[in-house]
Amino acid sequence: MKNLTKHLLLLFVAMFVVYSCTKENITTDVLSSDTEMVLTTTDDMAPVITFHESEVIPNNYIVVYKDEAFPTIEKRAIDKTNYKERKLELESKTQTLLKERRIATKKIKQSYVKTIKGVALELTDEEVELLRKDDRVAYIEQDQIIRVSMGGPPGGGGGGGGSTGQTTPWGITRVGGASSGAGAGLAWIIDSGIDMDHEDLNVHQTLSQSFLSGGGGSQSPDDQNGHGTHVAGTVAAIDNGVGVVGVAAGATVVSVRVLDRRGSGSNSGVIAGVDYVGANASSGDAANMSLGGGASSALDAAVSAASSACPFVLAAGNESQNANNVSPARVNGNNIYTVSSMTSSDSWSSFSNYGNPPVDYCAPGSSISSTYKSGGYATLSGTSMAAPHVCGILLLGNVSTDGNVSGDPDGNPDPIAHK
Ligand SMILES: [Ca+2]
Ligand SMILES: [Ca+2]
Ligand SMILES: [Ca+2]
Repeated sequence: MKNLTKHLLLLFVAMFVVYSCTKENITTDVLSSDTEMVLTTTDDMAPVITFHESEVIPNNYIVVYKDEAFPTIEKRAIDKTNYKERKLELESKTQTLLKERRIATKKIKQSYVKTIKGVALELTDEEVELLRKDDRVAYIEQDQIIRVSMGGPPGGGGGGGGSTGQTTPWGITRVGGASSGAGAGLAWIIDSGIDMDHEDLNVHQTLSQSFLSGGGGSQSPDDQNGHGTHVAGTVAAIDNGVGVVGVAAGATVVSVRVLDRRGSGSNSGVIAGVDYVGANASSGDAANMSLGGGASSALDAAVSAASSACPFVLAAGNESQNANNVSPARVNGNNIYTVSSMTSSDSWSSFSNYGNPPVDYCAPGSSISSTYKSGGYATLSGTSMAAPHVCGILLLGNVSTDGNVSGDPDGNPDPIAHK
């Protein structure tokens, strides 16, 4: 019996390697769609969720507590006024728990209190086993790499600058044109940051924050990659006669920086950003996540819970695969919008992920011009670019539709989002 299991496991690993190599040859910049989730459960101990090692951040874990653990930290009673306090309380209670389990004091890399109750830590295999025995622990998940949902490298006028009048990108026109975002709620851009002093964006200077793991909150929310600034511009670039214009023109955008200069980050950092939005957003706001990685129970749970604070818009991902393989794209809910991508002729973007559910709408994502890092402008493609069109629409009101995309590979053509 033991031998059979071993053989099956080896076969599985071999199949996996072949699959991932093939994929590597076809596309670059793919998300971690190949990650396989392995759930280990024995007796009544908390399960450990592990993934293929290529996407795992070694020895880093997200420890998720049961909702009823630490009853003085009540998720529903947490808001922007006590959020920091409750985080510190959970961190301190975690150190006590570690001590009780005979684990040395740890640097707590992240803590979550509003959406899920949990912490991100570096742990040895032995320490994971010790923690599993604690009945306050719901599950322990390996931390994984997560990336921007972009189709390819920037093209077109990356330089920008020389204010020669304002252009309306085709995608803005296709979803119903730019409207004034004055008086609209905040757009929370969970991404690589936002160019904090871009001429064409109103960026909230005090709410913007970095959650890059290891940053200790001291890192700048400024965009070192360009991706987050591009997403922000599609949502809300200002109608000011220069650059571009967004769907909810001039609405205030908040940088929730979770991806680094290469456009990658960790699930533990992304969840920290989601938790922050969950505690600080109001009902008129909208959040955008143009990023994705392999299946993650912890990230899915955080996004699901945060969507009770404001609508969450999720990029479907760019691996031409079923979006059900991607977190957070695969999360469904009344206030959660997963978005696929199309070209300017209402045709499917070849890179876009598909599948209903989780995909709710299709939006412009091929050759989208918007703002970029360092005061620039750039043209990019990806479901990353499609999602913020829907985010802008949600700042203005409800999402309507205008026709369906052609060439949807799942045979169920997604409705095209319109304001
Ligand atoms: Ca402008
Ligand atoms: Ca959905
Ligand atoms: Ca579809």
